[in-house]
Amino acid sequence: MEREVGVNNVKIAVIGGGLVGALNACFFAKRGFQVELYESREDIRRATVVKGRSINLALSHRGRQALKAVGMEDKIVSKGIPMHARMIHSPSGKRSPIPYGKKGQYILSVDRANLNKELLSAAETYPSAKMNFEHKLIDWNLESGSMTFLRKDGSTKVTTCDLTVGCDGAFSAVRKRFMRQSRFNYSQTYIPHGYMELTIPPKHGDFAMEPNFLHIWPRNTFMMIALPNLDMTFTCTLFMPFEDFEKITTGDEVLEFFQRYFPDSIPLFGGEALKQDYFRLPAQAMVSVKCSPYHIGTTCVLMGDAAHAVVPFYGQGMNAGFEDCIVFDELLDQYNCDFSICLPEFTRLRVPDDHAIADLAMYNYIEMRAHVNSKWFLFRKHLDMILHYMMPNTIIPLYTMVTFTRTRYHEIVKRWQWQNKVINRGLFLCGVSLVVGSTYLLIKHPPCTPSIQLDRLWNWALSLK
Ligand code: FAD
Ligand code: EGU
Repeated sequence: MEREVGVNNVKIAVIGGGLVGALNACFFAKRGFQVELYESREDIRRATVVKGRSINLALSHRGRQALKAVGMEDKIVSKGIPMHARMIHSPSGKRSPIPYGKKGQYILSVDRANLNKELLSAAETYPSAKMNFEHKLIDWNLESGSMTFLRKDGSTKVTTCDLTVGCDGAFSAVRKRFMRQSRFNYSQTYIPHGYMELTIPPKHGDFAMEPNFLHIWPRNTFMMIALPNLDMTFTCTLFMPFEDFEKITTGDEVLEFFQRYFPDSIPLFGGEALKQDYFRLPAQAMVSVKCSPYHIGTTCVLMGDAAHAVVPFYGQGMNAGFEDCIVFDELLDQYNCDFSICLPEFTRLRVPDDHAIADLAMYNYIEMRAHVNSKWFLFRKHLDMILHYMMPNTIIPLYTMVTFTRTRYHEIVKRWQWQNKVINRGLFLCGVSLVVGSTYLLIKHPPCTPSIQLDRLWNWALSLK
């Protein structure tokens, strides 16, 4: 009889201690694997200045399910701020709330740094997990399996493992090794927009705007979004083409710009503070990355942004990365931790879904910048709600399926296309019945001398001027 190999002498190296890497360390350590996590930066729990991407994030159902699986949901949710609705700010300063759904359907604004810290600390509670900070992966020999890390003092560390999990973000060093592999597909697209984060301070010791909302200023090519923080500030993210960012070079131009497009926000920022904040950091780029497969052989797999960086216009990047971790965990259960089956299965299941959310996010980016101003945004969301109300089992808004369910992303796209067909048919039928009905009425009850009446109508219309 063959002896089963226990998981506790299988060594997994997690590359990257960001959100997805830290969560994965929890998942693997919980099963009893020997986990070595390698992160190029210093321990974020000790860092004095935390630099990096967005300050807060929208956490929704998929991300919460993953946190729940490692027993972290309550801890993170308790420090999140529920957002039950969007608040649309029109250019005139009018604010209109649009709920995300029923009472229990809300998303959470969570602090990225805190989430990262909590996940690292949770991983460290397992005796079989070891965290290595200031270890940057610089070389990886696939044949021998040896990985080389560069330490802060310039020294290097060489090590091997049974499975390498690349969670090292959009510019993944692990993925670089995949690029030399035959039949590996890769594409990346930078969008013309950049983003900049600005802070709205508290007002009289309280939130300066309604806290339990995702605030949105939709202005076609320009867009601003604000999420609340526990310290009663809001982090605003301004999205704008790089060329427009470059046009603004002085403090006065900053104020002019905000006066023109986001006038209601100036008193919230404070004019002087805004001028300073704007020049604190240059605008950051956004990239969309797609690749396949996500694994090589039985020894390496990519997850999170390393496998699929998406533009942030669905608030799903982290949520999708967290869902990668659940899917892999489910496969380990299903196939008894046999990497030779789990890895190809992970690629087979996950590539279509991650590519679908990348497409949806890009589609929404194009749609928003093309013609989404505040009126259109309100109109579309109300139309969605009305259609859903009339046919609750047939028409479900796209964002609802994405945000509040674990329906596979690629199935959501299919279902959405089907729904659009139903809506278009419905509209077509309404149009046809209107024409047929009115023609019938006109024939049955012909109005007397319609031409004269039309003439009068015309003259009346002209006289209005
Ligand atoms: P990262 O968070 O990038 O972590 C990668 C880690 O790997 C880093 O710590 C890095 O230091 C480390 N690393 C890199 N190279 C090496 C190396 N060679 N060796 C060792 N370590 C290495 N998602 C949401 O779900 N909701 C949102 O509301 C949301 N808003 C967003 C807003 C903006 C403006 C942006 C840009 C993104 C947003 N996202 C959002 C997406 C989210 O930020 C990412 O999907 C998420 O951070 C991915 O996590 P990750 O762990 O895969 O990668
Ligand atoms: C962008 C940057 C509103 C955080 C997409 C909605 C986002 C977030 C939306 C960022 C929008 C856009 C949805 C959520 C969320 C909306 C969503 C986008 C969080 C379709 C910190 N988007 N985001 N859609 O419906 O499904 O409210 O930086 F403006 S949460 Cl672009 Cl639900």
